[in-house]
Amino acid sequence: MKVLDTDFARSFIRMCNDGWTFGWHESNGGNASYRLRPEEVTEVRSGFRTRSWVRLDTEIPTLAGEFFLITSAGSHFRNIAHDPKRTLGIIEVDRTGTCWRECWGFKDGTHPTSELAAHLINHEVRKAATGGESRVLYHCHPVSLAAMTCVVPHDSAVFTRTLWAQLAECALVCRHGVEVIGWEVPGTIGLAIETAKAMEHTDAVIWPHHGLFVAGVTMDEAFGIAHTVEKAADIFCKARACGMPNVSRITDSDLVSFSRKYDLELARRHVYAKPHLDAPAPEPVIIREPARQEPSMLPLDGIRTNVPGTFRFPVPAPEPEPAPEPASQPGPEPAPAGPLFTMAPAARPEQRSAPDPVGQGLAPAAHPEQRPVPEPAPQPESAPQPVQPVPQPEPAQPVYRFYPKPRKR
Ligand code: 2HA
Ligand code: ZN
Repeated sequence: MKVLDTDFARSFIRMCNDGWTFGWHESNGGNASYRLRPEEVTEVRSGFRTRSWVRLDTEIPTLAGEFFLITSAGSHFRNIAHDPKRTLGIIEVDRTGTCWRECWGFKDGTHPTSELAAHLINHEVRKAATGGESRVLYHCHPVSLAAMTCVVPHDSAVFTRTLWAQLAECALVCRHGVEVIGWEVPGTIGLAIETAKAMEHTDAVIWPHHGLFVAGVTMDEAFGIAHTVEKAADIFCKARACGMPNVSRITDSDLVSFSRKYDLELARRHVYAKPHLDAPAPEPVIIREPARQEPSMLPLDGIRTNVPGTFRFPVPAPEPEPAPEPASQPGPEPAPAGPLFTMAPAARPEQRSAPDPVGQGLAPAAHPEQRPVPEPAPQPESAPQPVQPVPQPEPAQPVYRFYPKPRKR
């Protein structure tokens, strides 16, 4: 059978292409590998053309004799589905676990990924950690996770707890939590070794300011972990970017009940070791508003708001009411002429004959030379009294809204 007709190759190509469509593989970013099952090697072996052995910088005795489908160095994930024979290849590890050679793909002189050492060492670790089950390693550059590494301390417990607090699925899918390693130069043996130490505990390792390295038994599992971790990171970033303080999250007790139902492995390091990063919820402030009315029922001059600063278009003042009959019963207060909170338009200097009565109006002050000196004009007897604010009628059905207190600066 041809390599590209096998289920494992199709599934691998789909995983790579999905990562590309998700935006996780800019330029030649990312790499992936799959450890073939013996029966899959048998299926495709007749099409192999072997090249010379290359010495490894390390030893991987538990992978002796194994075959790996792996991305080529410099390959762009956007091209993998279109040109798999150049962007992918199969390598074989020798019987001593100290050398490897190419045996399929790598067309036009391409070679395995620059992270080959990280892949091989970590296949060893994950194979041991899962009793031989783990077969897939996938490395991508998802943007929200990289953004999180700019603002969340590089502490595995804090990172895990923060991710789990965003999205229920994250604790289910990334059930061992994430390990965050220190900064390492891409493509180095140091990065491979630090990742391998972390992969002894988990299947998801974060490379700060770089990306995510995940392991799985299947492509679905590996890609699913990456997708879920990135989604939780995306929620974290979006919730903070919207500017509102955090008022809700998955709490420790939520996680405990979650773990009882799904048998999650929460206990070891992550849940109680460190707090997550969410700030405590602010005290809610209750603002009472009048009951909502159908717009068609709303009288023109009845539009009011009790939210300071909300602009409403001025509405015409009502016709003056005739003076009430002395003997009549006091009627309801007339509706105030205009909205309670409007921005008074600034008078033009030449129109202004007197300074702002309280000296602190919103209109810009006229130039002193243009401004006539005010004479305190005697108030005529019949001068209209200053308009008193009319109390708002009690709402029939109060509506409550929660506004957070402004943050102290
Ligand atoms: O360019 O992602 O980590 C490939 C990489 C290196
Ligand atoms: Zn990378």
